[in-house]
Parts: sequence; structure tokens; C-alpha cells
Amino acid sequence: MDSNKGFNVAVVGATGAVGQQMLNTLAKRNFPIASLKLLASKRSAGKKMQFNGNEYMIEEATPQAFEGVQLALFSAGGSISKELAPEAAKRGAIVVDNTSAFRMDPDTPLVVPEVNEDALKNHNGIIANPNCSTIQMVVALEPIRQKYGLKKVIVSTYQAVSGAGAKAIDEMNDQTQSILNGEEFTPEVLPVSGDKKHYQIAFNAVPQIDKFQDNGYTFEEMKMINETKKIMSMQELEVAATCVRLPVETGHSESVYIEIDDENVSVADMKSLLAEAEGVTLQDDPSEQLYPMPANCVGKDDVFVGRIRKDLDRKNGFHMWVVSDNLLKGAALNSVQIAESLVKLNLLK
Ligand code: NAP
Ligand code: 3JM
Repeated sequence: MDSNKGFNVAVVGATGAVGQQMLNTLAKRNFPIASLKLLASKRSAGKKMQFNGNEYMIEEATPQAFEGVQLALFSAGGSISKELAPEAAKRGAIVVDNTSAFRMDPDTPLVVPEVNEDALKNHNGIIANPNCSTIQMVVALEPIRQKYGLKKVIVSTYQAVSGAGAKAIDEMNDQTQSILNGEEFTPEVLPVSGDKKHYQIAFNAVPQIDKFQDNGYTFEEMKMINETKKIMSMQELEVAATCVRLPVETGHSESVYIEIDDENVSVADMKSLLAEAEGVTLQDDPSEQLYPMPANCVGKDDVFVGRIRKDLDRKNGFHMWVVSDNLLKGAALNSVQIAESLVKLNLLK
């Protein structure tokens, strides 16, 4: 590695909600970049974008665009990743993929650096970035698992519209205006752009994120369940999830119930553990009405944890409230941290 000169980097989906945050995060963290390619669809090819004060021309993402690229950060949807991530890897790039395309592939590491950085050592050219809701939850759960053991997790999410992309943000804002103005509107994007029906998101709560599976759970819920077990290397962990979309622009919140192995842990023990945990900020003081909220987490790197309570019926049960910026730790920041870990482990050549 020659980190003075930096790496040849490509960002696929550079014009999107996640792609924009990837670029901000690369710049903010001063990731060593020798050359940068901004890739998107044919629709954007030829348009210009700024990065670190310089102007770049957006190119169409094609297999040939990855010639000479060492690191490719993908966030342009699962079908683009399925088609182009192997093409990038074939040309020698290491891919960090933000989509669900390869997450459950046994040959693909699924990585949150605070939890399982070592899994990167077994990569085969593609590394998967987990789902936003999974990432913030496992950052909070891993220190608890390490110290007190973990048996069971039941999570309900309160997810922001930016997790569904730039069009979903516009839909929420336009609908809100229409409703306040007493005008008609037609939902077209949420809950899922490709599904049969669309529902109002403004002033609403929609218990569907991604499409439904035959078992009655949505894909988003199954992502949380399967990805949590894979990242924490705990197939035996009991996990259930209910995922809900709220009219919040950015910042996912989660109500998390856990059962641990140890029956003698106090709330004070749990708070002092999480106060010291990597990537976690504890915000928990009921006497001061201190607890995490999405509006206060936007633009911040950490996972914020509060409302820690012991279950009233189970000695080994705890409840907590976990909030993070879904576009940062949930997506762009975690991807850039994976890239930084690759550099640190001397895996990016
Ligand atoms: P978005 O705002 O809708 O942006 C989509 C991006 O994909 C745009 O840059 C778009 O380029 C590009 N794109 C679309 N079709 C393409 C094509 N045929 N070839 C190349 N590029 C194409 O969506 P987003 O919120 O940024 O999310 C993008 C993807 O990231 C999602 O589909 C999802 O798989 C993943 N994601 C992951 C997480 C996570 O939890 N880790 C969270 C959110 C999203 P144009 O501007 O040219 O159309
Ligand atoms: C978050 O493939 C697509 O159309 C994107 C669907 C999507 C995903 C996904 O499955 O990759 C939208 C928003 C995610 C995700 O991170 O799982």
C-alpha cells in the first residue's frame, strides 16, 4: 500500500442519497484517493459534480469503467450490484457493496468494523455492507453479547424515508405540502417503488419496508434477522423484527428488547458498558429528559442509545432505544470504515 498516493476509487450510484453521503464521508475522513470515478446511470452521464473542490464528470457504470479501479463503493440497487460488482472484482477492484445482493452469500463477508472486522480477511473481492437497521442495532448489541451473553432480540423500527432513496424524500415533502394546502396527491413511491400499492407517508406510519415474503415478514425484517445472526456469528440467536416507516427524513430509531445470559446485571452495569462501547454514545438520563432522537443524530457518526430499562418480569430482560443516521453509520460511513479497515489490514492493494 502507498497511502501517500492513495487509491483509485469508484463510487457507483454517486448521484443517489447514499452515494452523496459516500462522497461527503470520503472527503471528511480524508480517505487516500489517487483518482476518483463517479458512476451512475446513463441518465446522469455527462453531468458534473463537485468533490473536495474539484469538478468531476459523471460516467455511466459499465464493466469497462472499472479498469484500473482498486476500490469500488456500490450503492445503485441490488440488480446493478449483481451485474457489475463481479465485473469490478474480476478487474481487480475490491467492492464494498451497500445493497442486499451478496449479504447472505456464504463467500461474502458481511461487515460492521466494530463487530467483525476480522471477517474481511476472508474476502473474495466483494464485501457486503449490512442493512442500515441491522448496523445500528449490532453496534449496540455486540458489547452486551461479549460481556453478558445474548439469547434473544425483539426489535421494532421507526425508519426514516431517506432509507428509501431520493425519490422517497421528495414524495414525503411534496405530500406534506399538499396535505397542508388541502390539495390532492397520489402516492407513487412508498412503501416500496416496485410493489402493487402505494400509501401516504406524510402524517402516517406504514408497517411495510421492502416487499413481503411468504412467511408474513417483509424482506427488511428478514434482512435484520438473518444479517444480525451472520454478523454476530450466532445462528442460534433468537431474533424477531417489525419494521415501520415514519415521516422522518433522516435517522432510524429502534425499540430493542433483549434477553441476556446473566440474570444479575443492573441498569447501571448496562449503562456503564454502553458508555464505553466503540461507536456508541450513551444518552440516558430520565431526570433530565435525555434520550436519543433522530433530529439530533443527523450528520453524526455514532449510534445513540438511551431509555435503558430492566424488564419488569424477566431478570435477564432489558429494553432500550437505539438511534442513528441511517445514511451515515447505516450506509456510507460503515462502507468507508470498511475501506479504512481494508487499508489498515493491508488488504487493499
Ligand atoms: P437513490 O437516491 O434512488 O439513488 C440511486 C442511485 O443509483 C443513483 O445514483 C442512480 O443514478 C443509480 N442508478 C440507478 N439505476 C442505475 C443504473 N442502471 N446504472 C447505474 N446506476 C444506477 O437510492 P439510495 O437511497 O442512494 O440507495 C441506493 C442503493 O443503496 C439502494 O438501492 C440500496 O440497495 C442501497 N442502500 C443501502 C442501504 C443500507 O442500509 N446499507 C440504505 C439505503 C440504500 P441516476 O441518478 O443516474 O439515476
Ligand atoms: C435499502 O435493489 C433495489 O432496488 C434496492 C432495494 C433496497 C435495499 C436492498 O435490498 O439493497 C432499498 C433500500 C436496501 C438495503 O440496504 O437492503
